[in-house]
Amino acid sequence: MTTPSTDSATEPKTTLLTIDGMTCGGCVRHVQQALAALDGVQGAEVDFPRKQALVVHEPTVAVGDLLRAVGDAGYHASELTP
Ligand SMILES: [Cu+2]
Repeated sequence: MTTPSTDSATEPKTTLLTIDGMTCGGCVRHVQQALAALDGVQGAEVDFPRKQALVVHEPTVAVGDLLRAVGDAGYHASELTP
């Protein structure tokens, strides 16, 4: 691609989550790996002090999928809307 694309159907999305239940660095890894393991997720960064996770994913990934993945890992996530 030589021209900048504004096609929102293919551009990665960024979703910010609030994560409850993390108590240590191991929890951070669990949450990070649970998110990163999802199909279509390109990257996940978990911020322990802020109890937040920044997820970069394809538009085909629903926020509900992210929340469920965190829930399945034993934590609670909710979408953080600005
Ligand atoms: Cu822990």
